[in-house]
Amino acid sequence: MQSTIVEIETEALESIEQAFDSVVLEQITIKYLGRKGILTGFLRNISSLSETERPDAGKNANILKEKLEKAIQTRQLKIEAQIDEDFQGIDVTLPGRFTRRGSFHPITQVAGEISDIFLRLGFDIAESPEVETDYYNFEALNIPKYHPARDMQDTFYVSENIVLRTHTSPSQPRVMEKTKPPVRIISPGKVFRCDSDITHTPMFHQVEGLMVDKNISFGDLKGILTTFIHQFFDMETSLRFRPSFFPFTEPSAEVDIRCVMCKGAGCRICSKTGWLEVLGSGMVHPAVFENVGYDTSQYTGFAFGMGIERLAMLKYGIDDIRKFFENDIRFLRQF
Ligand code: 2NM
Repeated sequence: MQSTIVEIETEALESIEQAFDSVVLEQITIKYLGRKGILTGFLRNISSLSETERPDAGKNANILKEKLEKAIQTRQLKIEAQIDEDFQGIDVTLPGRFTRRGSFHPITQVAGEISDIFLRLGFDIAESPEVETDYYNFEALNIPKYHPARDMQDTFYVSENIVLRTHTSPSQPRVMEKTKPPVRIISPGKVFRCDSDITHTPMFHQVEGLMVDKNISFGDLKGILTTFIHQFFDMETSLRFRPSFFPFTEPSAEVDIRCVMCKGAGCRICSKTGWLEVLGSGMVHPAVFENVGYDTSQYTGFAFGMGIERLAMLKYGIDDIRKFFENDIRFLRQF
């Protein structure tokens, strides 16, 4: 019996000494001296001991009880003294300091705005790898070997048949291969081109879109892109479709909009032309459909691609694409 009292004493005193705040101390008090506490239980059981053991056990247990109460009180005073010391000279009634909240990068925000518009038009988002095979980046999109777009100058080669994607379109043959029409997808993301000057960075962002079904016409292309531009710039600006060439579309068109800065009067941004080139588009080339196993006698579709940096610059009047990549906090905070 004596050894149990000694054990309780050693253990209790040690944990009291280590209690670092009053909550922990309170838990220790309950553990040993509470209604169902260890020492309380011990005292309650004393009546079951033999006549010879009982007096000593009772006496020792009561001595320990007093000892623990005293130790707890001493510890509590120490904890309070420590708090007083910690708060020396600190006015806890002063208002707190605010930390600035971070925000999404402007490119992420604009990519989100573009995606939201197309999501409302019924498009889904399709993503694909940034490191891509030659097949999906070029071959499937009707960009044959020796086409100028495959030139070493433009493409970052990882190995002979692996590239950093030069556009986000590779997601589209990937989706078409495993989905029957109707297909309505957009693919936002990073693209890589071996090019760097005032208007080009080796990594930039694109959104490419694709819509395939029966009876999709150039009229659908014009309708979707016109709605998109009006919503994105929050302005009923005019669009101009100029004949162009892309290997993956036929016919192809580049889309200009009335300059959002000068409304067509002519300014520095539109080089006095009154028009801004904002995207490329066209009816998907039958060769692309054949590559993914679509029946070209049943289905037609349109596709388009745009640079996110360019759209962000026009929307927010930013004059240098490199601002997006310098990550100067004074620039980023404006968004
Ligand atoms: C552009 C311009 C025109 C395009 C075509 C396709 C696909 F996969 F359907 F063939 N995806 N994206 C496309 C068409 C992209 O970017 C300037």
